[in-house]
Amino acid sequence: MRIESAIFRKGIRGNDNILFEEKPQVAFVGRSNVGKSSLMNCLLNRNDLVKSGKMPGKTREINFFLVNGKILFVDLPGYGYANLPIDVREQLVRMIQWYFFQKVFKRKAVLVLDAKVGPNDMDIEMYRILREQREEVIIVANKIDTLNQKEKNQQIKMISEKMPGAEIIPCSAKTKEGRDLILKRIFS
Ligand SMILES: Nc1nc2c(ncn2[C@@H]2O[C@H](COP(=O)(O)OP(=O)(O)OP(=O)(O)O)[C@@H](O)[C@H]2O)c(=O)[nH]1
Ligand SMILES: [Mg+2]
Repeated sequence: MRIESAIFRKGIRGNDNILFEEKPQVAFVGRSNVGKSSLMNCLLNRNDLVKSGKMPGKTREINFFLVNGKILFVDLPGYGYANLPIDVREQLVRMIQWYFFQKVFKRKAVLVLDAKVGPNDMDIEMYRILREQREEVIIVANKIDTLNQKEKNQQIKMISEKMPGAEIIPCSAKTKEGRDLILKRIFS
């Protein structure tokens, strides 16, 4: 799938008409700092369309990007950033859950993990919620460039045991490993 265009549409914190546009949404969800925004830039062949890096926990909004004029990529705030006050953390989790409770036209969820760290309880809970909501889930094990081949096999096995029932795609927003496969799954 070729990316021909990608533009920022808007950031929301609550109800908005963009949620109900008749366009499929691809929602990137995961813990803070796992590389959701970097992965989106990698997929979209852009360096800084999606704000990433340096300041984890900075994203407090749900950001919508229109891709190829027909599909919405959704960058969600990361959960679990320990340096944020507890009430802010809880508010972000509520916002993420609220988003997934919205009945939208069509949606796939890309659950992003740090391949080296693997899933924690919050990730497993998020996965459970997504399955309960009958979302189509693609699990992405990002930062795979930080592992050697042996560690890579071990981690993928461990993730698939903790999160059974979805495809796990190893990838790196840094080296672009896995990019084509993720795009294929997103656009299929
Ligand atoms: N080595 C390596 N580093 C990565 C990769 N992807 C992202 N990073 C780094 O991880 C850090 C966090 O990346 P972000 O894309 O901002 O992470 P995020 O998940 O959007 O974080 P929040 O917006 O806080 O939820 C940055 O320093 C990135 O450069 C990767 O594939 N490999
Ligand atoms: Mg981000």
